[in-house]
Amino acid sequence: MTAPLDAVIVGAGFAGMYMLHRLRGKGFTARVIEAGQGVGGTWYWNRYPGARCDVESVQYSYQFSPELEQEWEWTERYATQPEILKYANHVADRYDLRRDIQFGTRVTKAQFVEADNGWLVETDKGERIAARFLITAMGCLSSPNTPKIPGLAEFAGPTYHTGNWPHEGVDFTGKTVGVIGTGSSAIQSIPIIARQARHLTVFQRTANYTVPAHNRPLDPAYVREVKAGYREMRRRAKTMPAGIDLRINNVPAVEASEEERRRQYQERWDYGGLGFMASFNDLLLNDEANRTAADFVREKVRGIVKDPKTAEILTPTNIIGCKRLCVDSGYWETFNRPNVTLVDIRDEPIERITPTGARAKGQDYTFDCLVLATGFDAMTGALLKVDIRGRDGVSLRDAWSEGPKTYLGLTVAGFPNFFTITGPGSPSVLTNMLPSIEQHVDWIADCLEALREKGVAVIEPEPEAQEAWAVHNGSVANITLRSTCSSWYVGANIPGKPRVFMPYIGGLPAYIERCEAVVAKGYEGFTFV
Ligand code: NA7
Repeated sequence: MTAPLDAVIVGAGFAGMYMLHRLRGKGFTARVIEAGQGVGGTWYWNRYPGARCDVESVQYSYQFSPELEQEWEWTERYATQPEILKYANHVADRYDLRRDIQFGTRVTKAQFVEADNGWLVETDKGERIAARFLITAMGCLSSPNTPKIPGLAEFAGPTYHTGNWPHEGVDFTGKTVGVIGTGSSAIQSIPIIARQARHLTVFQRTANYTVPAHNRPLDPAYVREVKAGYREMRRRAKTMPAGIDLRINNVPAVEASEEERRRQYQERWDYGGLGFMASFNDLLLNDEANRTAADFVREKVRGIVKDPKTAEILTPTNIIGCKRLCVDSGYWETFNRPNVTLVDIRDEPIERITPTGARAKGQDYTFDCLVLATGFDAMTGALLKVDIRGRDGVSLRDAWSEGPKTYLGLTVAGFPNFFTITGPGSPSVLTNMLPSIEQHVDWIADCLEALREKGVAVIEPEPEAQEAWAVHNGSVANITLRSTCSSWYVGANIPGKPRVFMPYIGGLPAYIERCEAVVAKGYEGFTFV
């Protein structure tokens, strides 16, 4: 074994790459371990047709370097997966990151060794790497969920998961295709698969809300304007709950007239994107307010989808924005195509996958290829795949058996010198991931520097501080309607997963303020050795 590193970073997505860059800048030694053969994380794995970010490209980008901001050119309002991956590769080249990234390697185990005040990390290549700090940068949606549908292994044709798509792409021309799932990945890919395939059968368990993207090439004059005003835009974004610079209409829907509500919703529908949920400030706080927005979208489905029976199945019935709102390009219109069939499996799950297709509600559907757009074991899935053991050999899996508990979404009691970038208990998936990642990375890098200056070997959150943070998380989650439905935010998509609202819903500004206050009070809630 070689001399201990300062840090092992797990994952080379946007979080791991920036963590490496920051640690290097402060003179720490670090190695990134990455399962894929390249950088990009989410954007390395999710190569399904139509994959795009639903945050506008000029905002879904790093802000730590004004030079990087100025030299990179986004070409579309919502960047495609290939363009975002190109950006990740550009960053890796620009900052010469690859020499400290070990690709094609999975971390299998990590144990805190008390005698060394550090971690011993094991990989699937049989290596043992010692490091003072273990930093996970594994992404929140990186452990694909393959549901246990009987017969899945017997399907004779190829099966693809949207979250682990073949690098060479898939050509569905002339094929018949079955898609299971109607979440964001399905909503992005279905219109494109339908245009290629001879026939597409979509199996829908829950009808989803989606708003148009109105994606378009970016006008060079607009890009120049953004580049000239980047600092101000980033500053404004940090004052917004989701870390996205958008127009929030700070009045309650319940106090607006019917006419004003329609005007707001229609204007935002025509503009496109996630800003629809900012039409009013009570949409996720008040059932009645929520219903006004939900009804507006339900009316749209019925207007777009010509067959009334299909429209009825596609009409969402739950709370809008409770599951993450989707952003689409021609999703509902796709169901007007003669080569698309929608199968409603709301009341009865798919009975089984057969060698030639699927059997649902007593009927057989045949297809050549199967696409699982069935989402992820979100927020904790990737972390718990690694056998992480803290003090006294206690595993993270056992520590989180009743749901994840962290201090600030960054650290875990009983797991010294361990940091989770965008971990459960942080705003993460409820925000623009890039500014959230940067805030976490900067906090961790500054913390490591402070420990070095103080001559501290070990940092660990106090159990009481962690408990208080968990209670605070739960109480803010309970104020909103978001905690009320069976979404991946609460782990409901994974059978047996404890039901806990995992991301911090108090908003990015309040969260940043709290993180800064903790530091200002000498790392309040932490113990040092
Ligand atoms: P999602 O949003 O979790 O969607 C998964 C979809 O798969 C959803 O429609 C699920 O229905 C469906 N699903 C899952 N398991 C089954 C089974 N067993 N049978 C039928 N249908 C099933 O994942 P995505 O990849 O689309 O998007 C994840 C995030 O990425 C998204 O929120 C954005 O932030 C980007 P359900 O709704 O659970 O009834």
